Amino acid sequence: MPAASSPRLARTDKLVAIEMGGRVEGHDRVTLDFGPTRALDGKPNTFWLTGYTSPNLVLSFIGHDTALVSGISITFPQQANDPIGDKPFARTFPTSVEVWTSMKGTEDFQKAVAAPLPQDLSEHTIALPAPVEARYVKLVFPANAGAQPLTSVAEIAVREGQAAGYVPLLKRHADLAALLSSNGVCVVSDSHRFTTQPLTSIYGEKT
Ligand SMILES: [Ca+2]
Repeated sequence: MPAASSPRLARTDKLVAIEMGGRVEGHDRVTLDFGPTRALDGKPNTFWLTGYTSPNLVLSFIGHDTALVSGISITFPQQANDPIGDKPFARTFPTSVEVWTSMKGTEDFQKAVAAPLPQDLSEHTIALPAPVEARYVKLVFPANAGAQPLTSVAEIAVREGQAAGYVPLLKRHADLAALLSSNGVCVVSDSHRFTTQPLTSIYGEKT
C-alpha cells in the first residue's frame, strides 16, 4: 500500500456493509468470485451474480442483532458485459425487488414492500412504508431484464430508521463503533467469530 493512500471512511450508514458486521445467510452464487458478499463490500465494480430463478438473499446485522430498517438501496454492475457469457450486463439486471423482514430467521418473513427497479446505473433507493424492526432482511428478485438465468447486483445497502426509544445499532455496539472510528473493519466468519482488518483490505486505495 503506498504511504500516500488514505482509506475511505467506514460506511456506517449501511447496516449490512461488511465492515459493519453485515453478513449473508446462505450461499446463493454461481462461483465464489461472484458470491453475494460482493454486494456488501462497497465496491461498485464487484457484484453478486446468481443463476437461480427468482433469486433471494437473506441478510443479517452484526451478531444477528436487530435493527430498525427504513429502506434499502440497490446498485447494478457498472461494467458493460457480464464476465461469464460476455453478454450485455443490463440483461442480468433485476427489474424489481421485494423486501421481506423477519425477527426469527430463515422463516416467518413478512413482505414490507415491493418496488420496480429502474434500468439504469444509479443507486436505486426504496423506502419501506414504515420502519420495521428486523433481525433478518430478505430481498427477492422475481425477474430480470433479459429472461435469462443470470441475475446481478453490485451493491446492496440497508438503511437504519429512527424512532422514539430505538437505540441505533452502533450505539449498542460500542466496540464496533470504536473499531470503525479507528479505521478497522469487522469481518464475520461463517462461525460468527469477528476478526479485524484494516479498511484498505476491503477498499484498497482511496479512489
Ligand atoms: Ca460490490
